[in-house]
Amino acid sequence: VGIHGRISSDRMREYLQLYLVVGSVDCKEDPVKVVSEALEGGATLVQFREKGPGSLTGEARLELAGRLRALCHSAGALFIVNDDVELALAVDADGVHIGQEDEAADCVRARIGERILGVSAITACEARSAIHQGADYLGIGPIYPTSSKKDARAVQGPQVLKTLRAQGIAAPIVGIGGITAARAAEVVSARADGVAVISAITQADDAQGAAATLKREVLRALASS
Ligand code: TZP
Ligand code: MG
Repeated sequence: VGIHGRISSDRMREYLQLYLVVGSVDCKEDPVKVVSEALEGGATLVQFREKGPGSLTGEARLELAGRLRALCHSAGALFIVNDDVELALAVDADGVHIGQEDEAADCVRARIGERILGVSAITACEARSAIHQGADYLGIGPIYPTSSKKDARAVQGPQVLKTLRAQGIAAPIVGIGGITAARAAEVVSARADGVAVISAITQADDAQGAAATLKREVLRALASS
């Protein structure tokens, strides 16, 4: 990605199928192990979200980002950095993900060139504005209650996805927030292109198995939609 221009929506949708959001504080064990198992299980994209109390800074943060990027690329997955353009550029990540409260999407787009830009949104107004400012995909949520994000917005339910589609939002969408294997098909049936998870993989005893089960549910729902 990157040297051939902006990613196409079709390719973006494929990479959104199983999207792992991860930082060292989310993991019960070595984040390198968690990510490598998730990739073995079929994760298609990894977002490095190193934030909150106890998170790595400086050289350790840079080093972990570089290792995760290498793992993703060996597995044919994308590597995206949450809300840190400098880090994304320093490790030559595939892109950046930002929320509504972060730097404006058009400013980030200008700084990252043709790399992937993801933006969190809930309303059609936020979604349209993000796409207009250069977003390649939207993260929509929390779909269900989550304990992984302290400042999460109100729970939306899968209905928000259908509503956005009905309002004409055709961009690649990943649902996020409280998604488990048991709920993944419902999210995709509501017209997300894939699911993003933290705890369903990082808190699993078997991260590879958890990722494989999620991926199977997503593919099953995509095939029947
Ligand atoms: N953004 C909206 S909900 C959320 C983020 C980062 C946390 C998702 O974590 P989990 O454990 O999959 O609910
Ligand atoms: Mg943010």
